[in-house]
This record gives sequence, C-alpha cells and structure tokens, in this order.
Amino acid sequence: MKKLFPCPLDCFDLCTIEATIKDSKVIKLEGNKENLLTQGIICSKGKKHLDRQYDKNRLKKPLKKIGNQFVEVSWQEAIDLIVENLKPLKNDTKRILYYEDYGYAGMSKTLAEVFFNHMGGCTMFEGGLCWSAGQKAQKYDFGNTIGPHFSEVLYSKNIVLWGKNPKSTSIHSSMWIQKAKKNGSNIVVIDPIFTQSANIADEFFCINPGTDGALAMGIIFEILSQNKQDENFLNNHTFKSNEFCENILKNWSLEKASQITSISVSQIKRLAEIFIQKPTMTYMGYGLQRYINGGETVRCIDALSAISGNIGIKGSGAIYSQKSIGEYTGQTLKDSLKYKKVFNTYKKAKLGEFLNQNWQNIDFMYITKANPLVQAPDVNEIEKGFKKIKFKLGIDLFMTDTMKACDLILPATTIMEEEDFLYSSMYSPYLGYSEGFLDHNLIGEFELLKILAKKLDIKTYPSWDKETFFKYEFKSLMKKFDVNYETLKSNTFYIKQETPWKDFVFETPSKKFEFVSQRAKEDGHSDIIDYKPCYIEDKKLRLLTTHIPNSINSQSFKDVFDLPNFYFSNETIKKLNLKEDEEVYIYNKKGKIKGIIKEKIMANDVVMVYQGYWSNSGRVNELTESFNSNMGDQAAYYDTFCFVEKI
Ligand SMILES: Nc1nc2c(c(=O)[nH]1)N[C@H]1C(S)=C(S)[C@@H](COP(=O)(O)OP(=O)(O)OC[C@H]3O[C@@H](n4cnc5c(=O)[nH]c(N)nc54)[C@H](O)[C@@H]3O)O[C@H]1N2
Ligand SMILES: Nc1nc2c(c(=O)[nH]1)N[C@H]1C(S)=C(S)[C@@H](COP(=O)(O)OP(=O)(O)OC[C@H]3O[C@@H](n4cnc5c(=O)[nH]c(N)nc54)[C@H](O)[C@@H]3O)O[C@H]1N2
Ligand code: SF4
Ligand SMILES: [Mo]
Repeated sequence: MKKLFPCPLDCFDLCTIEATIKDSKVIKLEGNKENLLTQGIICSKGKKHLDRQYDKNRLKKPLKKIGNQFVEVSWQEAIDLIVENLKPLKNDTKRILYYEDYGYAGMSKTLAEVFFNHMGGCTMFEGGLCWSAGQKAQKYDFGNTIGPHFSEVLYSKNIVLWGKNPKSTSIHSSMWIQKAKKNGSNIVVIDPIFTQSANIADEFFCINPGTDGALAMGIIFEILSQNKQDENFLNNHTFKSNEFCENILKNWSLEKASQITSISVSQIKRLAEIFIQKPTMTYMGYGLQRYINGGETVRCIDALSAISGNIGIKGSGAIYSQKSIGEYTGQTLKDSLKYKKVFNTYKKAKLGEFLNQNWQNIDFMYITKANPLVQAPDVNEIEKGFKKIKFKLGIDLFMTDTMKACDLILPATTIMEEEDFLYSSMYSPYLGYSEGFLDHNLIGEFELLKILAKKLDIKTYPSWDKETFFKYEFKSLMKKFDVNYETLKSNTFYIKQETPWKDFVFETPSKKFEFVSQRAKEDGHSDIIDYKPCYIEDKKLRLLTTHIPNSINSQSFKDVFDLPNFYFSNETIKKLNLKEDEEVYIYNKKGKIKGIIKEKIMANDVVMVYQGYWSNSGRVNELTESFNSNMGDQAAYYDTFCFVEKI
C-alpha cells in the first residue's frame, strides 16, 4: 500500500513523499513525481523521516519531572497536571508564556495561540529567528513578498544567489538553477563563505559580512554613472526614484563601496554589468538579514533590482520568499482575537533576557514545535531563565535540550500519524495533506487543546472535529480558486506562480515600487532606501552560524556527539597562529564551546560554525547575541563576535 504526505520540515520546497506500507509498517519513503515543483526527488533529510518515525528514542509517553528525573505518567495524569497549573491563571492569563517555532508546519498544530486567546490572551512572542527583517523590508518596497516558480530561472541571463545557499537549503531550486546553467545562464554567488552553491557557480564574490547594502549602493552608483538605469521602469512604476538617485550620486563612490565590502572596484563594475544585462534574477537568502541592519540591506538590494529594471520581467526579480497558501488561511486565529484582552509580548530573540527579568510575572510556559535551548540566541541565558519558571510544558518527538529543561513533556504525533494539511512558510505554492495513516496511542495537540478547554471551562473555544476546522480555514481559498475539499486533499493543489509584479502594480500605498516609504518612516526607519553600517566589535572574530546541509536546524543532531568544525580562511588561520584539525575553544562573554579548526575559502577575521548541534557536541548559540534587527525584530545572530583560545 502507498500513502502520500508532505515533508513537514521547515524547507522552501515542501516535497510530497510517498510511503510504502507493508504489514502496517512504513518500509520505504520516496519522492512523489506529481509535485511539479520538486518532481519526485527528496533529500537526505526527507528520507530520515523513516528513521525518526521508528527511532527507539522517540518520546512515547508523557514524562513528568520529579527532582532531576523524568518519570512516565498516564495521559490522564499529565492532563490533570496541566489543568492544575493553568486553572489558577484563568483570571491572570498574562502569566502564561507561549513559545512556538517552525519545527512542524501542519495546520492542526497551530491552535495553541487560538486557545490562549480564548482564555483571555497570554504573553506572546514578537519578531522571529528566521526571516522577519527581510519580510518587513520587502513590505516597504514592494508591499509584499512574492516569488516565481523555481523554473523561471530558465529565462534568466544571470542568477545572483545573494546570501543564499540553495545547493544546501533548497535542493530543488538548486536543480533548476543548475539546469539554467546548462542552458547558458551565468550563476553568481555573493557570500562571505565559499558555499556548496559557490561550488556550482560561475562567479563568486567574497563579501565582508553585513556590508551587502554598501555593495548594492556601489553597483547602483556605477549603473547611474554609466546612465544605464531603466528609465522606463523608474518613470512609470516607481515612487521617488529621483530623490534616491540624487542621494546615491552625492554620497557614494566605487572606492567607498569597495573599502566597506572588500569587493574590488573592478568586481563592482563587473556586478553592474551583470545587472545591466537583463534579465537578472536575484535570489536573496536569509543569511544576509541576520544582522541589526538586515532589513536595510534587503531594501538596498531591492533598489538595485529596481534601478536596473530587473522587476516584473520574466527571469528577473528581487526574490526573497513567497507566502502562497498562508495568505488565505488564519480565520480561526482572527476570530479568536475578540476574546484577547492581554497583549503582553516578548521579543523572540530576547527570550532569555525576558525570562530573567520577568520571571516573577510568568508561571506557565507552553513550548511546542521548537528547540529554543539549541536554536534561539544566547541559550545559557534562556537556560537560567527556564529554571526560574514554575511550570514548563514542552511538546516534542524527542528528548531535546529544551525538553530536558521542562517539567512536563508530551510526546508529539508525526505527520504519518496525524491527519493534517501543511504548507511552506517560505516558498512552495503547494498544499500538502496527510490522512494520518499510522496507528498511535498519543493525543495530538488538536485533541489536547479541546480537552483542556473543556476541563478549564473555556466555552468559546471551538469543539469541532478536524474536518470542520480545515473546511472553515479553507473557505476563502476554495472560493478564490474554485476548488473543492477533495482536491485540496489530493496533494496536487498549488497556487499558480507567475512572474512577480508582471502587471507592475505593487501593493504599496502608491501602488508603485517605493524608493521612499512613508510606512517605513512611521515605523521609525529611514523613509528613503539607504545603507546602514553593520555592528562591529574591533579586534575580534565575527561568528557566522549558518545552516548545515544534512539537517534542518537542530532536528538531525540528536545522535551527534562529535565536536563541530570551526571554519576559518587560510589568512586568518595564519594570523592567529592556528593549525588545521587542531582542537580549540571559541568564546566570548556569553559562553565557550570546543571545536576543530578547518580551512575554507571565506572572508577574513570570521569564524563559521554550522548551527544546530545540541549540547551533546557544541551548541553555538551559547555564544550568540540576542540583538534584534532594526526592522522586523529579527534575531541578529551574525552580529556576534568572539575569540579563539588554544587548548
Ligand atoms: N539543509 C538545510 N536546509 C534548510 C535549513 C537547514 O538548517 N538545513 N533550514 C531551513 C530554514 S529554517 C531556513 S531559514 C533556510 C535558510 O536558507 P538560506 O538563506 O539559504 O541559508 P542561511 O544559512 O540562512 O544563509 C545563507 C547564506 O548567507 C550567507 N551569509 C551570512 N552572512 C552574510 C552576509 O552578510 N552577506 C551575504 N551576502 N551572505 C551572508 C551564509 O554564509 C550562507 O551561505 O533554509 C531552510 N533549509
Ligand atoms: N545561530 C543560529 N541560530 C539559528 C539560525 C541561524 O542561522 N544561526 N537560524 C534560525 C532559524 S532560520 C530558524 S527557522 C530557527 C528554528 O528554530 P526551531 O524551530 O526551534 O528549530 P528546530 O531545530 O527545527 O526545532 C524544532 C523542534 O520541533 C520538533 N518537532 C517536530 N515535529 C513536531 C511536532 O509535530 N510537534 C511538536 N510539538 N514538535 C515537533 C523537532 O523534533 C524539534 O525538536 O532556528 C534559528 N536559529
Ligand atoms: S527537507 Fe525540503 S527538500 Fe528535503 S524532503 Fe523535505 S521538503 Fe524536500
Ligand atoms: Mo528559518
């Protein structure tokens, strides 16, 4: 027997996976070819769902902490314990703190926020760990973030992978990029690290971290100096381009941009040539916005695409993300807002700080789909904060560092066990469905919240079954695209992607691309698109902690006990008198971890460590700063600096 389900990992691609089942057990996972975006190919992380499903260490029973030990308890006992801790907070719900992340994207597990709103509202997070600076930036310039089908790169003369590493983080977009390369497209990578994607590129520009805005300004200066800007686009479809261009010509030079970025003047001229040769598609990654100035950087790159006329024509674009299905769901959350009376918030990047300053005001934490004690910045501070909170409920598949710090752990169901719909938060236009074809004796979050609502007498919380919930959520989607519920369940429904902004009508107040944004000004930023220097600490190494090829965030690190690698450029290794394969510490005032020195082509005075390793081996977020970006409250992980210590 075969059953389909969508890959629930937080990936751009959202593959459809086909499970072969024999004697009620899944024996094989393969990609399903009917998904036109991913075409039947799944990556190693997708294949791991099989091992994870049957892993002997999967959490199977609720676990209650007694002293320093966890003991198994019945579901009944676990639920009673939650109720016992929530009941006294019914009239003081701000004492409940909610934390979730992107560990699982299924709709049936999005209701905890709704539940707490019906209770009266809890202390909720703001901002994010992933991509929020760039989202906000594109909202100012374009009014929204939209992207084309991966295959549109086949029309691109140049494909610029700017702070993005799709060969590792989105293998299907990488497949199309490689196809385009075979057809003659020129692939360009701008990154401080010679990545897996740089390996398949034609040109690599090694930039100083956090300085991409200055590079974009330098390229724009060169385009304007040559009078090669796209006058037609600027005159007809943009707001206040003159003001922006005057600013550039007055304040910038190639030498200035080169000095900031370490990209030579001749390389900047070459990049100008690339943008003038249309169509040039810029794929921005999320690496370049994990800085305090991350939003400003994305705006500068948007401006470069606009100046060169690389917007709205096939094969071009300043592509960051694509919201797709998510645009049409969320009614249940909206409905719940009328019960919300508490509007307390904390910044996600500053969870540790918040807990340590406000622990007297929080009694209950609900943590789901997330591993903040590995993934959030400044984990030592979070760990300290956790200890001060009376009751922490965690839900996960495995005993992560975060679960270990909780008082009660509930085992989560998997996508193969739980009926669910799923869509990507980042890119794919597909809607995935799993009928939940494997038996289990767990209580999924959807059921759990209904039980809690009943026991806590939260009368307004909907006691519907899943199908009623899904149909309600999809009402506007089904109407807009004239599809029925059975089609949505078929794993073939997707929203057709077009060339972004091909009608040149933008979703900004002026309906044009905005070089000057009143909305940005109202939010306290520069209204005109402008470069903002990044944060720097002298005489230290900048710590970059990017995403690793063989795991989505921390999810494949549970059995890893080896030390992480610390990557340096050859020049930095020499300067610090280090040796390849030597074990050293990296440290700063936040923490210290051990690792092994490796050489890589990359920017100088930088150390790169892949994020995701648990405390088993080396949690790099023991060192990261909890700064927020100016725009979008994005965790500015890469504005962290450290030293190396020999052992
Ligand atoms: N294999 C794998 N795939 C994943 C994930 C994973 O952990 N592993 N995670 C998923 C998630 S949650 C996300 S958000 C995405 C992330 O997907 P990507 O955006 O592709 O990956 P990142 O590692 O965040 O950063 C991309 C690149 O930005 C570079 N970079 C860092 N600083 C700068 C800078 O100042 N300027 C420039 N130009 N480049 C810079 C990094 O060196 C890195 O190569 O991937 C998703 N897919
Ligand atoms: N230093 C550094 N840190 C980073 C980043 C970086 O670039 N550098 N990137 C950041 C980014 S982009 C992101 S998106 C965040 C991700 O941060 P998280 O989402 O916290 O990271 P994950 O490791 O994916 O952890 C998700 C957890 O959810 C669990 N899980 C899976 N399925 C289910 C389920 O059905 N129910 C429940 N309850 N749990 C489930 C998994 O087992 C896993 O433990 O990390 C951020 N952290
Ligand atoms: S992680 Fe991404 S590429 Fe890999 S199987 Fe899942 S959706 Fe596909
Ligand atoms: Mo992310």
